[in-house]
Amino acid sequence: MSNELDGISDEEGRSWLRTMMLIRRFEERAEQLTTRGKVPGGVHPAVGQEATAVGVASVLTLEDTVSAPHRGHHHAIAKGITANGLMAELYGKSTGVSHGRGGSMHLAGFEVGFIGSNGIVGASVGIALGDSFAAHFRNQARCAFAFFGDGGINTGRTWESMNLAAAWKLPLIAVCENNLYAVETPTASVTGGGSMVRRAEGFGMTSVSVDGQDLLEVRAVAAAARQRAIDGDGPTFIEARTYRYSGHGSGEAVGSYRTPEEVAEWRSSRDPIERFAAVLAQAGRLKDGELAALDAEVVAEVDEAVRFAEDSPWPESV
Ligand SMILES: Cc1ncc(C[n+]2csc(CCOP(=O)(O)OP(=O)(O)O)c2C)c(N)n1
Ligand SMILES: [Mg+2]
Repeated sequence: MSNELDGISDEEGRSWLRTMMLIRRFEERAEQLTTRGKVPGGVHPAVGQEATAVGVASVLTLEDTVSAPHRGHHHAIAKGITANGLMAELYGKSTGVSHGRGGSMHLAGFEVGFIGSNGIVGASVGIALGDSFAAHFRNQARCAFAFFGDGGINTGRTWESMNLAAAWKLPLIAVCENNLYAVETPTASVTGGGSMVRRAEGFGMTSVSVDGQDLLEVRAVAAAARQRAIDGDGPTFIEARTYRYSGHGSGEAVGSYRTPEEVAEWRSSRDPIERFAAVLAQAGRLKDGELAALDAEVVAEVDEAVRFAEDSPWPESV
């Protein structure tokens, strides 16, 4: 294992690992809280998909922006939304990032470049397209990343957005988190042409498929895409192959559309947190006991977020 970590400081590596661990613990807790009635409306947990968000965010500046789909807690945390602000939003409290009015699918934090999540499949690409146009029009050296699911790959607005970004060479990077399913539909069964990367190439985008469970691989393609965007060389499409361990929404049973064996296989052999922790450990950058210490830290952070949300006031009624 050569120089995978070349140019990456101990501090950076640990902080990316910690952020992935925080997302995992946050999502596990959020799912429990929905089934206990504390969080109304449910959530779409991103457990298993942590490396896509953190790998991308690891190359972004504060000025670069991220828009996200319905499954967007991991993008929000990776871009700098706090566990307190996110948990309070899930509770519907006034201290939430959207003042308790948005809930799980309508998060925003403009001060950290998180320009919003939303529940309309495929819409995040259109939102990022608008911001990439703003960056281009104002001559700003920054770019806009849109995350969306494989369900969004078969919606018209996604491709309308990519077409314009390619035609106008806008600094848009569209990241499709291909977790194989849109609710219960295997995406392969409803996607013509076989390859979403080839489809994006047809629109004139630089296109690449990446192992979304490998933080360093995601980071490398995101860095190259960002550089192209900043250099005026136009948009990039990234397919990040990933997997959600949970059901589509909180409280959902495994379902008949996939097998428990399939879930177990992704968890046991491709887990993004375990893989990155192993890379750090093999390079001598994570000592015995440090992983457990980090876990205790992030669990405490989530505990505090729950306390904060519980103690926060409701929004004023309108
Ligand atoms: C335009 C639109 N059509 C349908 C829905 C209902 N819906 C919500 S999530 C979802 C599936 C999304 O799958 P995918 O894009 O793969 O994201 P994932 O849930 O796998 O992260 C659907 C069809 C919606 N929210 N918006
Ligand atoms: Mg999907």
